[in-house]
Amino acid sequence: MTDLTFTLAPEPEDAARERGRLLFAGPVDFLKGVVAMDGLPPADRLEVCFAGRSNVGKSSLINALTGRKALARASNTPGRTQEINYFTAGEDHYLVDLPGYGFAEAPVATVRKWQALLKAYLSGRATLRRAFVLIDARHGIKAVDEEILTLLDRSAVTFQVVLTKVDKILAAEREKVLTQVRKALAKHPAAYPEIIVTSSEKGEGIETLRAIIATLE
Ligand SMILES: Nc1nc2c(ncn2[C@@H]2O[C@H](COP(=O)(O)OP(=O)(O)OP(=O)(O)O)[C@@H](O)[C@H]2O)c(=O)[nH]1
Ligand SMILES: [Mg+2]
Repeated sequence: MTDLTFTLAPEPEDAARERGRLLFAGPVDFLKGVVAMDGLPPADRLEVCFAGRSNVGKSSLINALTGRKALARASNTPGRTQEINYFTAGEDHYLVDLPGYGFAEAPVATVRKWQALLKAYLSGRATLRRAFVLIDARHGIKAVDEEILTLLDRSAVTFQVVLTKVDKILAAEREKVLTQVRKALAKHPAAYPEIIVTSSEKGEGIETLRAIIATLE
């Protein structure tokens, strides 16, 4: 347990906002899709990843960050992102779009394979500086998320919760889901003490997230 209160990530200062803008206005390119740990690119730069249940909006968030509609594939079909997709942002950042977890309708063997890869990646990537764990604002933190959060605790990978799809809920529901998320996070020592509230659709929180990524060291 911790005493942290899990505030909302503040609006970035002008300098941080500008660094975020510059990072994502520059070249962001798909590098490769990885299906096994030995396919990971060299661990030679700062890396952040986007993890979350199938359909939570990981690929859409990467597209919103980069201002490009179809850089990371986004779809209505859960389980669409089946590989660890690496993107380069400028010279010194990797952005990593992970396969979604908690998707029950794919063949069992396939799901097992993705989950094993996801877990190996989240616990074994030395240059992974922060994991952004996406949580659907309509649903809050579920049992299947808890599994990943616990893995991140054990692996000592700092993770930060990003609430997604806030355009789909009313203001009053925000407070409810935030209360649930704060309560769940209090049990996780690896949780970063600020929550980012986003909508890839409307752009809310995107500049804040850009600034956070660009100012990680
Ligand atoms: N209204 C709204 N819809 C969103 C938002 N973000 C994502 N979506 C929709 O949610 C669906 C899933 O989005 P994806 O970005 O493909 O989700 P994902 O987490 O990458 O899914 P997997 O790759 O299957 O794990 C798509 O239909 C998106 O258009 C958002 O901020 N607002
Ligand atoms: Mg995806």
